[in-house]
This record gives sequence, C-alpha cells and structure tokens, in this order.
Amino acid sequence: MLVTLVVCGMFLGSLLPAFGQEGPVGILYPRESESREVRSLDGVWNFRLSPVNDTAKGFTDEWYSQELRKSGDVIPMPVPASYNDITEDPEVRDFVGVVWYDRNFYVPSSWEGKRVWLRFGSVTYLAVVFVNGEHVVTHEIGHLPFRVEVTDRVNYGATNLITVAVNNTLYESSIPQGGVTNITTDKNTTETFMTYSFDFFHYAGIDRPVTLYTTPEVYIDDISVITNIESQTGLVEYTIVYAGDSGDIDDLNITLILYDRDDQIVATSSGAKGELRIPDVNLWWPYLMHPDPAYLYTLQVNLTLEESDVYRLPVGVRTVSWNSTSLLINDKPFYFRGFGKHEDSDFKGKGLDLSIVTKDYNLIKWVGGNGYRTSHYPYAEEIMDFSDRQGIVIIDEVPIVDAKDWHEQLLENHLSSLTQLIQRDKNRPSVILWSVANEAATSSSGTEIYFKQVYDHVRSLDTSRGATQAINSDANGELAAQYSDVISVNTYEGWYSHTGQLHAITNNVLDRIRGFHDMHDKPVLVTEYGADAFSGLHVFPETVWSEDYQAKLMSKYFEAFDTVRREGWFVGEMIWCFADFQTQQVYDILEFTPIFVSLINQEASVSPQRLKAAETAVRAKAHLTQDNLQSDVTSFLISINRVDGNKKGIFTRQRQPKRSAHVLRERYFALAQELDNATLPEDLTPYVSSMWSQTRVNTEL
Ligand code: BDP
Repeated sequence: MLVTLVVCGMFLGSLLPAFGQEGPVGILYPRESESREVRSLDGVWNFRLSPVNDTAKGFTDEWYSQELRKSGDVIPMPVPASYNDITEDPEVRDFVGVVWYDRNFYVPSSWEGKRVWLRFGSVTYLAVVFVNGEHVVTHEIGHLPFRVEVTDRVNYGATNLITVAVNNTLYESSIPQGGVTNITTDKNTTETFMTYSFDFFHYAGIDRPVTLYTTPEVYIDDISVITNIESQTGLVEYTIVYAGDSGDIDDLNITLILYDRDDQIVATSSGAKGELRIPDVNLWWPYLMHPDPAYLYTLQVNLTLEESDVYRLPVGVRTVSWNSTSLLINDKPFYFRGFGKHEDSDFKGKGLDLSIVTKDYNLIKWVGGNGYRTSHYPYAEEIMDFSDRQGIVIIDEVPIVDAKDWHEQLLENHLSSLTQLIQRDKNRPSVILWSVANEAATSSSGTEIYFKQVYDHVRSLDTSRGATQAINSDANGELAAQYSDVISVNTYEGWYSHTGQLHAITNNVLDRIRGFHDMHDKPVLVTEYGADAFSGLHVFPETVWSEDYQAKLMSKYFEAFDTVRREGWFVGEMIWCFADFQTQQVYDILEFTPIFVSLINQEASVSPQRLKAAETAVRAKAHLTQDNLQSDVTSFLISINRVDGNKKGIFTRQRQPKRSAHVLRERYFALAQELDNATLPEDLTPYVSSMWSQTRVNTEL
C-alpha cells in the first residue's frame, strides 16, 4: 500500500499530503545545548539513478529495504551538494525522475529515552525518506527545511540505514512550474527532458545539511519574536510553543533570559507569552548604516519539567516600516545597494558550500552592498545566518518564478511555500520584505484573484515586515503591484530591449519606474537590471557581451536612479547579478509558448517588452508566419542566448571581479557616504595624481 501511494506521489504532487507530508510547524534550526545533541549526517553517501523511463523501479523493487549497493551499482555522492555536476556523465546532469541516496549511521545507546529527530535543510525537489526500510516522511518543494521524529524508527547503540528517493521533476503546479517533454534519441528510444521557463539550471539532490538531533520528551517546538523600540528601550515580544506528552503540565515552567553580546543578562521573563524590555538597547543596523552594525542578543529559553530543554536564539532588535515614499529601518530611511543572487558554484551547483558563502559575504561588503534578494527561492539557513550577523538586508523570496496559468493546486503549493518560508525565517532581523514571486504573468486575467489571496496569506502570518514581488512589465495593465507594500521592478533596457543602444537607456528606465509610483503612490525599487559580459572580453566602442558595455550600461541606469532618488520615493537598486551562474541549455521553451499563444489570442499576458523581443528574435530565426506560429513552437524554441551560463554577474562564477564590480563599488560606497555618512575605504579610488584624487573626493562623492 505504502509503495503504491509513494509511487503515485512521486508523479502527482496533489496526492502527497495523503501520506504524511510534514507541516511547517516547529522547524527551529538544530542547535546544541545542554539538553540537545546534534549529529551531522553530511558526508559521502551512495547514489544511483533510476533506469531511464522506469523511474518507479526503486519503489516497485523496494530498493529502500536494504542497502542500495545490494540491488545494483552505486557511486559516491557528496551531501550537501546538487548531484548534477559531480560526475562526467551527461545522463546524471540531465536526468529527469527519481535518484536514490543512502548511507549508514549510528545512534548512540545514550540517546535512548530521548526524542530523536531527522532534519533536512532542503532536498530539491521532492524527497521520500526511509529509515531502516520504513517510510518516515515525504516533502515537496525544494529550498525549504523539513523534519520528522524517528525516535521509534532507529536502533540505539547500533547501525541504521537512511535512504532518500529524490524526484527533480517539475510539473504545472510545482513551485516553480515546469514540465517534461519527449525526445527521440539516435537509438530510436524515447527519453524525457525537462522544460522550464526560468533560466537558472534546475539543480537537484540533497543540497543542504542533514542532521540528527535530540530533544527531551517535552520540548521547545517553536519560538517567535517580534521586536520594537520605545525611546531607548528595546522590546522583544515573544511566544513559545512547546510540545510532547506530559501529565504534569502544571509543573511546567518556561523562563527566558536575554544576554547581550558580552554574555551579560539584560532582561528576563517567564511564561509562554510575554515581553522582554532592554534598557539602552543596541539596535540591529544594516552594514555601513551604523558604526556597529548587526548587533545580536541571545535569547535563552528554558523549559523545565522533570527534564529541562534549553534553546538559544539570536535576536536583533529593529523595526521595519514603510509609507508611500520610504522604506525605513529603525525609523531611518533605508536605501538598498544590492544584488540579485543565486546559490550557484562549480561542481556543487546549489549545494551549500561555506567557503563560497563566506567569500560572497566578503565580496558583498567589499563592494559596499547592504542587501540582496534571495532570487529565486529561499537560501540556506546557514547563509541567512551570515546576513543576520553581518547586517546584510534581505528580500526573502519563495520559489515562484515566471508563474502563469493560475489554478487551485498552484495556489495551494504557493501558499504552502510562503507558510514554510515565513515559519523558517520569521525571527531573522535581516529579513525585511517577503517576495511572493519573480516575474509572474501579472498582466494576465485571473491575476487579481490569485495574488490577493497570496498577499492576504502573507499578512495573516506576518505584519511586521512588508510584502513585494519582482515585476517585469510596465505599470500599465499590470495587476499585482497594487497589493505590494514596496514595488519591485525588473528592467532590461539596453539588453533585452534597445539592445546595444547605450544612448537610449536612462529615459526608458525612468518611464518604467515612474509609471509604478505614479499609478500606486508607493515606494519603488529596481530588483533587476544588467547586461551579460563575458569576462575578459573588451570592446571599444562598447558592444554587447563586453565588460565595457556592461559597465557603461550600469552608469546609464545610475543616472536614472539618481533622478528618481531626488524625486523622493525611490528606495533601492539591485544589479542582476552578483555572480555568473549556470543555466539550462534549452532556455525559454515554456516562456515563449505562452508568448506565442498570447500573440495568437492577441492577449497581453506577458510584458510588451519581452513580447516584442521574443517575437523579433524567434521570427527571424525560424522564419515564422502567423500560420505556423503555434504548431511549431516546441521545435525551434531553443534560445541560444547563454554561453555556459548567464554572464550578467559583476563577478565570474569563480568570484573574480569584472570591470563592473569596480564601477559598482565606487557607486555603492559613494551612496553609503552620501546617505549614511559611511567612511570610504582607502583603496576605493587608486592614486592617480594629487590634484585629481582631491577633486574626485571633493566634487563627485
Ligand atoms: C530576468 C529573470 C532572471 C534572469 C534574467 C536574465 O528574473 O532570473 O536570469 O532575466 O535573463 O527576467 O538574465
């Protein structure tokens, strides 16, 4: 019975909850304490693909009932990592369907009598987990954590087996949406390949840490904090949720102690709900906005019964607010000097790699950046910790990219992703806005009904932060920006439209961003703009793909940004992209399909800018006529507009700077000095001559 359900579930996301998908509650990050032990299950696991076109085989043959090596060959696979780029085999890279992982682990006999939990930072896209041959949990949607209690499933003082089946298949209501299509190979066999309309490569696997941890019988299941400021006093409103059976609930005690950075007690309280008051509070400030940014307190929660449970949560005290012209942190206008980003690196794909993460934060600070959007999915909790600790402000996005064709199941998954994200990140001071989507088809019919529910859902879960979504169209005819607190706009003047026309950028950008403020009377920021640049390619006068073109294009946008800054309602700029990243080879199949369908139907379900660009490009390539427009769609829509990935990074994929990185650095520090009185780094402008350096410092910055 189980196997039948599991197999169905691997293909039909809608059946998943029927066999115990874990809900979002109680997803506190596993932290050691005097009452909790944490063991990592990261390392080298065993790995195997399902046979091509028989992706259910592992279930029907019960591969999970014994070690994988006993039912066939296995290869080593690191965890955490995406599996795609680890081998030399294109079949592994491009595989569609179920892959299998397993490993042995030990549980000490000293853990007997405690609760034992298994937690995954994320598995992309769908995971079915077995412990010692028994199904323990299924979770759908990558980039989000899930956990399950395995107290009664593990052998104490003995070896155990964990097996994970991972399905990467995207479908019409998965988050993000995608689909599969067939190709006939040279051997006359039929194989499936995946199609999706977003450009970044759909990496898959066990891509974040796997942990085993203990809690006492009655345990702290969840902590929520909301912070506020009253004159010099910091307020921390808290709610503690505990769980576990206890007959003696009357004897249960909850006490809270808040420590400052020097481990001094600054406030105490008791009870499951209440408020801590911190006199002379040290506020959490973004990087460069204050000489001592990212101040974190530690909230220690003690639950005492027969056995105690202790959990320590970092807490930053700050407020977030907005009005029709500004976004404010601690009542001071905040301006994003930011990036769009990806979790992406050589070999590991989207697998968590702390060296890359550390390097990225060093580079963000070197550039003078103060924030980014987690485009286009939630990033690892370990990455979010860096933001909290270093004062890098986050727009936290769910994995909804290029969403279209509104329907019930999509909405259900979309809302679930928001519930899970907010549950995970609700206590993070670095997160100030929730992003509900990137470049959804928000001019199409049904947008208002769909997105009203999405925004209502976010506000039912959190009103202490704002909500937004990245929009890629003009304000005219766009239907979702009305629900955002701050409007986020993507624009590709000089790249996807007016390609190569460096002299036709600034005014077009101004038109687009002013359009949104004029229509909605809300603050606006640009969440994407940029141009591909192939590192090392220099062309003068500038042409597309050169580092010189990318740098010059940016400066045309800066002019537009400064104009709207002076108008008083523009709250930030985020370049696309922080670093080059890997993309799929076949790009835009699904994206262009609705474009052509809407062309035929004469609907404007995509931005006019993209419509035009797509129409021109594809018509020219495929010699299309109105007659063969729809039928030929999949046969030629192979958009070769990427050279081993998207090259809009200001850093290469290996995190080396392009010319644009230096240009952006000058701008971001100049803004930091102008807006926040930040000190400029000594090496910002290299010495040229005494007069010249003096002039630049006095006049330009
Ligand atoms: C934007 C998308 C982003 C792409 C970018 C591009 O939001 O994910 O990478 O276009 O084409 O529309 O470079």
